[in-house]
Amino acid sequence: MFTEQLLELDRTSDIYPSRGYGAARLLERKDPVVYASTEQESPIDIALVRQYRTRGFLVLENFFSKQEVACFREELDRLGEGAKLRQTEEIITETESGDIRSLFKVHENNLLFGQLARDQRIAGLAQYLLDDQVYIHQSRVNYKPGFRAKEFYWHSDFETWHVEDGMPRMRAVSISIALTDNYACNGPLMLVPGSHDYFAVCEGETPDQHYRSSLKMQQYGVPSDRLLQKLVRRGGIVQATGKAGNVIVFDCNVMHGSGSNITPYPRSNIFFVYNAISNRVQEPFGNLLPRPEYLCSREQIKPIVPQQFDYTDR
Ligand code: 6CS
Ligand code: FE
Repeated sequence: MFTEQLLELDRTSDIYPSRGYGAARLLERKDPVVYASTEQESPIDIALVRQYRTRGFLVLENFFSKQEVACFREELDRLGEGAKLRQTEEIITETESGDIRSLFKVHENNLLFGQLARDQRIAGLAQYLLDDQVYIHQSRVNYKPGFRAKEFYWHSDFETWHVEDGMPRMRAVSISIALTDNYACNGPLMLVPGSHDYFAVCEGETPDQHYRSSLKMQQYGVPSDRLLQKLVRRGGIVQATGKAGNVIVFDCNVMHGSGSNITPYPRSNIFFVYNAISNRVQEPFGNLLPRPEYLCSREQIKPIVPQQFDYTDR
């Protein structure tokens, strides 16, 4: 079922050049979106797979039960309280308020979320879409707390992961679980349908240790206004609103972002980034020093064995 073909890339011919490779422009995607063949049995309705291929993302409603979400939410709150008491590199705070903005590497630092990352329902879906064994490239909780949470500006995750982490090809998928209700008013994920079919070349030179600022406010590896307008003119903008327990599946290269949150309603989602084992990261294509392990798994890359877990029996 899985073929191990490590990509031997000639680094001088980067097929997805960005930042310092000329003007902002759109390049055609050179990778499949859905790697599974049509003969392979899909773990979700095939019409949804087609929608994912065409739009670059899916919203799967009521994917986790209310009881499971209650367990995840309790763990989220417990982690958040603990994070307030310590300063470790995985904790990213909001610049102005000091509130917790993101918590990275939860798949390794937390037992419950480590199991969730391996849950057959989502890890199995990632294996299908990528048609390979998968590992977690990155995991995070974006808390987007109420009242004063800042935006995540428009970007393609793959552009960052290619330039700053050395991810060779577009063979990764993010699966985000809503841990609180995502309303139109509290900074839901916004996605541009069809934008995943184009690689938006970004301008500007990446500063050293860019992640120290980009995780709070991203200014490099963001599309020009003109390119963003072009993509939105083609595909529009969809807000991935919905109840806690919904799952948003989005291709590594879909253009997305989220607005600020000044409401009293936190918009807390957990994200697992599944990368195909044959697409494991190499040296960053932006000729930068590799980012730390909490942002990009590099040292212990091992395939996930999807399992079933009962989260409510604790
Ligand atoms: O730099 C990164 O890897 C992170 N930045 C954003 C805005 N989305 C993906 C990822 O969490
Ligand atoms: Fe992102």
